[in-house]
Amino acid sequence: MMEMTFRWFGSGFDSVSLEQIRQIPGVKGVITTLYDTTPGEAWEKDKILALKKEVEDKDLKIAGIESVNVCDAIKVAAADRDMYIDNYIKTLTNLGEADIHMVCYNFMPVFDWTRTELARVRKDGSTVMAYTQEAIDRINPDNIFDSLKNDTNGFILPGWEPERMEKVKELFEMYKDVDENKLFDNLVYFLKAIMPVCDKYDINMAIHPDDPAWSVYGLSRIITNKEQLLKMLKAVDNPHNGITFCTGSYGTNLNNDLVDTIHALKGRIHFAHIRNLKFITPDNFEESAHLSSDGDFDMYAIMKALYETGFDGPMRPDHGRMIWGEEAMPGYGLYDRALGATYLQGLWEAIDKNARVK
Ligand code: CS2
Ligand code: MN
Repeated sequence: MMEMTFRWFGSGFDSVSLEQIRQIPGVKGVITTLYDTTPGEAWEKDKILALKKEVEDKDLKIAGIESVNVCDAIKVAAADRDMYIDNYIKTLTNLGEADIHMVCYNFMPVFDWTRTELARVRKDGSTVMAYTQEAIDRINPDNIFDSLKNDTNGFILPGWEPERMEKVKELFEMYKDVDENKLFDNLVYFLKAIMPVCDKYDINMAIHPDDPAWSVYGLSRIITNKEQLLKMLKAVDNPHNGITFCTGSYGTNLNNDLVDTIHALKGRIHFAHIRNLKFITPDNFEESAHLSSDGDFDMYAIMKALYETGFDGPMRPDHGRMIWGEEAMPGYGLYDRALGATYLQGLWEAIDKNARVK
């Protein structure tokens, strides 16, 4: 059974509270993280258990972790990568012992997701995150963080921590020789090393796609389309090696057929991020409301493909618009994501009932 969840960054980091999440119809679980850990560090069991208790005290459960970030040493295969992989294994062990069974991560060099505007104003007065290739080509990568920082509403965006952005030049230097083949080999090496602990604790690893699904600033991107995903699943052919199906990331490339990709990945999608995009041109898009008619994706067809392939993991509404005067982390306000969560469950209910009458 698909489980509708909500991302929560933790108290102190999120403007949304567990009490509020608890009141969204149908949402019983959160996707959370230890937001103040640094990639590469082993997560302490006590901290995991404290987080778990905090969530459970509010009558919710932890449906998975987003993210346990993979540090750069592992991504570039630095001399000390095995030590960091050991730390990752320790983290997975501690999560497994805390009865947590889904972990989302990504393998993007330097930047996590990339948008060029965090608050594009739409006609109805809502603001949304947006991307234009023209802006990327104009902004020097060293300055992209500065160009966005006034629009974050004071929140730290996942993957865009100021300390990290301060060393963006160094990061580019680190990845200079990491072409797509090397990055892929480094991912496979990492996955092979962690599969035994995933098998032991039944932990589903769910790689998040590169967003946008093409190379920015010449950085290698390997998780971008169906072919790449199938190659990755085959390279480590273990059911615990799976996918976060993020519609808003694969969907940035209009050549990606989302429905067809879901069918091709049957059984290996462990986590779903569902959002819609509105394209102004193929390389200028904005993150619209979840409703099909507000963007360019057929949300019904996407949900139906997940239903038909037996998807039974956690799903969450992904980035939402900023509406009703809310001030929150861009993409992560309460209101529009809550609307998304109910809308998506409405689609699911209709698909499910329809499938039963036949
Ligand atoms: C998320 C990603 O906010 C987002 O766009 O989908 O930051 C995601 O959490 C990471 O890439 C997963 O490691
Ligand atoms: Mn996503």
